[in-house]
Amino acid sequence: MAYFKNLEKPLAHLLSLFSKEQRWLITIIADPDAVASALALRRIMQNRVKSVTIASPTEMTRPDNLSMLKLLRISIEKFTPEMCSEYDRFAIVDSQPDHNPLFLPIDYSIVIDHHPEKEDVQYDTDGRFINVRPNYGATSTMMTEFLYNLDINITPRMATALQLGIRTDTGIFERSGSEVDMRAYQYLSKFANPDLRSHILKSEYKMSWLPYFSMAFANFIAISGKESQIFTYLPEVDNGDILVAIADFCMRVQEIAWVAVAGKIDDHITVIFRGGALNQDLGELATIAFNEIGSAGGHRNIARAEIPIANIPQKINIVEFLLREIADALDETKDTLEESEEHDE
Ligand SMILES: [Mn+2]
Repeated sequence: MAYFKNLEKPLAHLLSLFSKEQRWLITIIADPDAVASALALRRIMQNRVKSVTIASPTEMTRPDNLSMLKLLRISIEKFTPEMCSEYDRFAIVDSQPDHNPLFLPIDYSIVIDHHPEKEDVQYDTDGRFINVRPNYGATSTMMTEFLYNLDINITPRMATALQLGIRTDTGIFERSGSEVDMRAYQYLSKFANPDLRSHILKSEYKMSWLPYFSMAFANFIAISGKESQIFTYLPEVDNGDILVAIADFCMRVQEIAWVAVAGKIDDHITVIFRGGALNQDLGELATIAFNEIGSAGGHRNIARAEIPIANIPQKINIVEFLLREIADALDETKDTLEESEEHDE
């Protein structure tokens, strides 16, 4: 039985666009799905064109994504509008020309994407290969179908990259993705390197973050005296990624039900809330605690608040202030929680 649908006709069209003297540029907005899809397209072009370069105007910064680039030996160039003069043909994957103003002036011969098209966009399909499939969870799934149909040998590195693309975009099939994405993932498992994959997925932290972890642990405070509700504060931190990493880490500690990790970033305080399976709505808690003096919101188990330092009363200890706001909000949500529980009975 065939794994995927037959794409003979569209792929014949795709291959007809290539010739030996062309220098191709594939532009992406770098994320695991885009990177893997670009690799797959470059593999299809291999030996059919003169050269293929992959470029992105943005860089990936998450440690696991950096680990993907390093371990799978992927190099992505920095996209600049000036570089376009060095290429004859252009392709865009996992994105569309109107997704970035830098891409708008480029005359693309190939557009392969799974994001929905904007209603007012009409592509000039004349001779071009335009393949947009919003019902696919990842462009990596589309590319897996292409490789399968073209009978191209999938290397362990390519398979691992495509699996990471599908995982990221579908949230491991929990957030989105359909049967075809699962089938592609399963098919790729035959070729992927599970050790590489798990090494990349485990690369969650950077060495430079570790001192912040020790500081965060040393500053643990039980909110309203309860050990299952932890608050911690970092007096100076470079970016919010570190706070998120610490908060996510705390949720792996059995005794912790939810956590609020606060840190001073430039001229504001960021508070990251994380919870698990419990009755406390952290989005509501963050909103009640901080929306009046900053911006706050989120979902039941994931929330965030940003408070300009200027809005925090002077001569007050920041830790005490944040703790009091959270504890007060907690009392308020408890009242509504109890009311609704009474109502349930
Ligand atoms: Mn994607």
